[in-house]
Amino acid sequence: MNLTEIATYLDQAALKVEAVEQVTHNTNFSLEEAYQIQRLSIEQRLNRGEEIVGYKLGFTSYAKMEQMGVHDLIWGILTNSMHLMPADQVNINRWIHPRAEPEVAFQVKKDIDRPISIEEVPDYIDKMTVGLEIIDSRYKDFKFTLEDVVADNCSSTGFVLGEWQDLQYPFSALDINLQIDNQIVESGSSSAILNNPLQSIVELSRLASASGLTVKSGQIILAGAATAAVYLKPHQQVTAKLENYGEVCFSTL
Ligand code: OOG
Ligand code: MG
Repeated sequence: MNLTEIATYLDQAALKVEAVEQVTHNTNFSLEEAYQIQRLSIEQRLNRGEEIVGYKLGFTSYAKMEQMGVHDLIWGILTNSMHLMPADQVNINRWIHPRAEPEVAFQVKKDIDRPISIEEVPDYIDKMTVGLEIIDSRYKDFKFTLEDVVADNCSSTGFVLGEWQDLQYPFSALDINLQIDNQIVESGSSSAILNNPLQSIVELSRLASASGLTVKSGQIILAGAATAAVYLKPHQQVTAKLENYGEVCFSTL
């Protein structure tokens, strides 16, 4: 398969809700090519009328790296069709084997068009909230290499955001957890995300500008899960809670 064929293979797997063989089982490609495949598959979504609304980082916490066996930071693209509303009831048959994870989310105030330092972040970001990300690897058994998961747009499929709030110090050492039917199933600290979730914006600014991309005002950034992800089942209420920033939930059908 060439890069466009791989992009179509992964896009179709998502559309048909069918798990597929890892691409790297049959085709070798570099990390740079994996990001090209990611762009090509996003282009197919844009051709169907979707719009880019932000970016996500992955494997920014040790808990996630250990769970998935991938130890490098990755980034992917979020589109409007992935944006679910709080309290939405979602039939999980639209996904292959969805998992949920608690996230810290940011909203961009001013275009980020160059690598920025952590001290500069407050000039570019003005809002923060708690998020829930739903990830759904297109690969069988949710197993992949670094190149596979990047090509698959970092397992992105859905996200829900709490109410935006002004940035308040501190950002680190805030308790964060994931609850299913009001039971805490995963808990951690915002410091688990690169020691400080603001660092994820620094990393994104570096990666985006190296790719010639501007992260635009109004766009959303998911900093990466602070805890491992949990498989979803039908008829669950799924909640993420972040100290000082409230909570957000959705339900499965
Ligand atoms: C890849 C996506 C990782 C995160 O927050 O670390 C991610 C995966 O785990 O399938 O979204
Ligand atoms: Mg995530």
